[in-house]
Amino acid sequence: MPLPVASLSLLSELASQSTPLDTQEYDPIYVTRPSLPPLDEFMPYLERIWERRILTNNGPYHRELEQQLAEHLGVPHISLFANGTLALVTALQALRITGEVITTPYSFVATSHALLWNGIKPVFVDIDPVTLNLDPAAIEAAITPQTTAILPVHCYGQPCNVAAIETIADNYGLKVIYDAAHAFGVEDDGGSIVRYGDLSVLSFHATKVFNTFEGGAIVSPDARTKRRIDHLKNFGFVDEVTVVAPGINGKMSEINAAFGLLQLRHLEQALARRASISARYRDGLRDLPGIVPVTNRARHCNHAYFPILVQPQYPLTRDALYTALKQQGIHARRYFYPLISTFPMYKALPSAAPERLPNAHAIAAQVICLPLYPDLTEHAQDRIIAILRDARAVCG
Ligand code: T4K
Repeated sequence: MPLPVASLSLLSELASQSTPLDTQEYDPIYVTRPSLPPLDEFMPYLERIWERRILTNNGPYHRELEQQLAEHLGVPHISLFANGTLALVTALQALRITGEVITTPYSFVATSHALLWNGIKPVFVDIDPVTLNLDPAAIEAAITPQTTAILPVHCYGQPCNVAAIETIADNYGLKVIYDAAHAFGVEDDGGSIVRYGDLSVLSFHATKVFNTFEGGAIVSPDARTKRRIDHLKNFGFVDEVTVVAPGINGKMSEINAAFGLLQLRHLEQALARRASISARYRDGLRDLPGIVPVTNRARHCNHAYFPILVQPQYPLTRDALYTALKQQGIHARRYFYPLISTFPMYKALPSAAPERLPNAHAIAAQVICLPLYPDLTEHAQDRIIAILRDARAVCG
């Protein structure tokens, strides 16, 4: 498909400028902007909270959101959390994971930090260069007698090779906890991908496709596991006088839960906008040498991110392009650079050695996530596409 007409005209307008664009005034464009429904739709929820004075501790909105999310995702049980990181930490506690856990260096730091918070040793293995998720063959090669679990990430909402991971876990008696922070709304032929694994963990952070300001959740397969998780997120309390585990305070408040209920009503619209922006990027960047949009192979994608790889044929390096965009007020992000395995608390691990993670290093050196969110205007998107298409001329 040809470049949209709007992009072409903007491109020629930009390329004909005698001065670089950074002299012009534009509002900054961030990698994401949270979706917010009209404020007046939220007021009735707040009024109910004021009337009831139940602010937290498994209140009515909390219970209602758990029920609606379980229905929406087609999963048996879900436990809400104050954020995705606490949910990850608690998921590992809930399954009593110890020893070594195999995970990806190509993620947000919260994934491996959750292991350290549990006194677990992360073992990094390389990613598949196409899916950008854990390479199943590399997982199998890294298993030792100390390995107890696998912590894969559906990075950018791209489903992991769940079948291969399940086979490995079954063969070696390992647990699987999916970090599904990016995967709300992602489906394969059988439904939501959060149904895989022993547990799946979601984030509802402001930057996510479905947000509750801050928030998160654990999807569990049975009522017993959900009960344990619910105890763990509430200090271990079972009742007023019984504490069964050294739990934490991971509870979601009524305000966040109420906001989630409202967000669910607007979700389909937001996902449709994301899909159309994503398609527009693909059209606009088609046949641009050295710019390779990452393909998401999910049957139903959530278009949470728009990662591109900047390859050597492109006239600018990845970092030069990142800087050039920034100079034009476009705050794209290099998710996930630097790799987790390069941070001080991880880099001495044998599994963090760069030569063991060639694909992760190569991708982290090439990636840029372009702005993608429901309110991104076509004009802003055209400007981004135009800068990418003519980086040299436009950026001076
Ligand atoms: N696992 C994975 C794989 C994850 O990606 C994450 C979180 C987690 C676990 C942990 O889940 P949570 O505990 O967060 O629920 C952001 C998010 O803070 C983080 O939630 C997310 N992953 C990560 C990928 O991205 P930063 O440091 O890039 O955030 P920040 O503040 O720079 O925000 C990015 C842009 O978004 C800003 O430039 C502007 C815009 N923004 C941000 C916020 C917070 C807004 O417009 N409004 C806002 O309120 O980490």
